[in-house]
Amino acid sequence: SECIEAAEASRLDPYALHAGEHQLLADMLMHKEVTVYLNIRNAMLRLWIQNPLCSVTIEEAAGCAKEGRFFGLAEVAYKWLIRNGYINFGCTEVPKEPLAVKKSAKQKTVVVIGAGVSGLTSARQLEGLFAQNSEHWTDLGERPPRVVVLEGRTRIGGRVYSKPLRSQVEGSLPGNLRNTVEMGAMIVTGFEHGNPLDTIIRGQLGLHYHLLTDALTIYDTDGKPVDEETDTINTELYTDISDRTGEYRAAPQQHNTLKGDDELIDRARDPIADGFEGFQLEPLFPVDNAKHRKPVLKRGRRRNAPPGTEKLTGRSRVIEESGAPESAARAAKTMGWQLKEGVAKNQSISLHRVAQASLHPTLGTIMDEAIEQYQELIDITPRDMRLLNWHHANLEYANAAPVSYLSLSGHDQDTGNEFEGAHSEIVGGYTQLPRGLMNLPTKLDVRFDRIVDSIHYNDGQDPDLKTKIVCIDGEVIEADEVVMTAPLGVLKSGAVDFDPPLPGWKQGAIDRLGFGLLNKIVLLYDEPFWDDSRDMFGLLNEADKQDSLNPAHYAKKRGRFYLIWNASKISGRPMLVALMAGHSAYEAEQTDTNSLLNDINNRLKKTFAPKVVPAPKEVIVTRWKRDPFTRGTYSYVAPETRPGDYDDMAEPVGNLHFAGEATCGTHPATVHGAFLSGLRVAADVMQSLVGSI
Ligand code: 2PF
Repeated sequence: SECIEAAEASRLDPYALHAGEHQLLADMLMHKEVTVYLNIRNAMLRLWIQNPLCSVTIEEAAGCAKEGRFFGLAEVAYKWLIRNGYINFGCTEVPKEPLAVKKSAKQKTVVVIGAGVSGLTSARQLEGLFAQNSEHWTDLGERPPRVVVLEGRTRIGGRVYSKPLRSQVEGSLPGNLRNTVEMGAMIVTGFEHGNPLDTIIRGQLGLHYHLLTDALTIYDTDGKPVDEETDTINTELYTDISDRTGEYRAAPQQHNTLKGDDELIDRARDPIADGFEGFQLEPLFPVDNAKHRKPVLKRGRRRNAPPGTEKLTGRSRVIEESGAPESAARAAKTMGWQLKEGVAKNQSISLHRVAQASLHPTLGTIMDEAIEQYQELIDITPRDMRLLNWHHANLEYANAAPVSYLSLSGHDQDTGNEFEGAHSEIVGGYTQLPRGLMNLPTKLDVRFDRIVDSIHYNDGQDPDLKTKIVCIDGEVIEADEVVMTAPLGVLKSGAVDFDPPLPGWKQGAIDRLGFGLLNKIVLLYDEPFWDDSRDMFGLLNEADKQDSLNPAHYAKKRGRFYLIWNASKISGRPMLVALMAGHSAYEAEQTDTNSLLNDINNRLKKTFAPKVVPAPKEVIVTRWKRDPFTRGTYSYVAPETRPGDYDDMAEPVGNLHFAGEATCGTHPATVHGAFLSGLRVAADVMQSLVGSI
């Protein structure tokens, strides 16, 4: 039903309480009422998802209960959904009461540091929550708090940055959109199935978007396309190796919460009233505040992502439980590889020795070991090596780190949370999202050029202590609550001083998590010389040393221009965006634009010969590591990272709250993760200011 779909699209289990709901309701509800509650909550989500241009009102919320005696339940559901950003979020007017106190009345201040997606989302969400809870402050004779956003740069968006081209062509895009380059994030993953940004991008802002297709030709170093069969057997071999490393994954945490009656919920029916037993249910598990945001695991209803989708994001797939793995030789044979002479079908590979050789084994070491052991079983040619390393490069792009920097047990700790379906890009630039968040429904108070130098926060020892935020030009801003969204790279660098120093558990998480790098070179032309109907193509790279069968000899160069996006659909101009991933991302920081340009030109000429590859009109190279406002691109799970580190990143220290991509363990390294962290931190600030629902 539509209610079920709405719950799933909201990342909630339609048939079970979220851990937060469980904490709130478990000792209030009788068993059958769980089903009633879930029906009410799912119906409310349906109202919201169907039209996110209108907020759900309390009257509509009450209408989701089928009987008057359940209005109380409806009220709880309504408040919980609002507080946690499941309904009435984003760029839409929220129900608000007229101000009942004088304009001169006292007012608290929340300062948000950073106007990236997490900062703008938290500010927008706080404005909405304050308006919807204004009676709390009216009772105190105060005005609802004001929200001030301090941004170090002179622009919004942070790592979402659509930079206008120098050369503009009017009318090349719908409306008055400018021709831009995506310097940072470009892809909205799983756009049509559960990505919360869909609500804002399509539902509220009505932005134009381009759905990506995953057709991908990979060109070898001689400029010739790799034939489909070779591509496929290498993709399968890589997937097999990746699956074998899955054995070393840390077990995901699981929460049990109260469940409703599936069958009734499917039909949006409440249980028959008689027979409601009067017993109270004890909480099923002691809810640990720190951990209560873990999503309820999805039931087995995933629609499968289109094959090959992971090539777009480089993310690894969900590992199927399939009992004992096949022997490597048998698996290879099934894929279509020829076994070497004398190799028996039951011969396999064993990764245990290498996995156990180090305290913090890396994904790269183990995968390269697997490749070497496979070399004993099958004939892997230099071209196969280039292809396998292409997949490494793709993983290095997704994680913004060389595979040898990634934790074996935790690198894909967010697996299973990805959204299904096609990915998309925003026509005219992703920056329209942060711009919408800043301007609609009313303009947020964003102050530019405010580089925060130190934060003197209140860790709770002295309740009267005033919190001060000091900018590098000496400006001081006082606050009651602070939301820090500076990227993990900035936190690691120590550029912002915390007084008192952050406690060990927080600093430890900052130190242990990885913050990686990805760079791009953007080329603008007058005419496309590539297949403009395709969204991307790939390039293989040579080994950097003589022995081309040694996996270690590909690490340095494999990420160089390994994937090239055709960005003409979103920029409105013939444009290629080449990625520099893994070690190549770091190399790009040290290499001047001309030699990078020279390199890519040679590759393009070889690939597109006999066509003429002209000199580009405009060339832009990103160098995210040098940027003092980020010092890299996004977080990854490093070998020393511990399972709880992302959650500790999200924990407040007194009145100092944290948001940002690296505080979202379920969707790290993404724009939607930053967005979700903004919603989460707004609920945390509300908890500090007003308490529980
Ligand atoms: C201020 C700063 O100035 C900032 O304004 C602010 O603080 C902090 O804001 C992927 F990775 P912020 C991609 F497609 O914006 C995946 F894992 O930096 C992908 F499918 C994946 F699965 C995919 N600041 C201040 N102010 C004041 N004082 C002071 N001292 C100070 N310091 C700093 O942080 P944020 O947490 O709010 O937002 C982060 C998100 O934007 C990033 O996570 C996101 O951009 C990452 N990212 C991608 N995400 C994504 O969803 N799709 C993408 O396409 C993807 N792409 C990304 C990126 C980031 C490419 C680049 C180059 C991923 C693939 C890639 O195309 C940089 C970068």
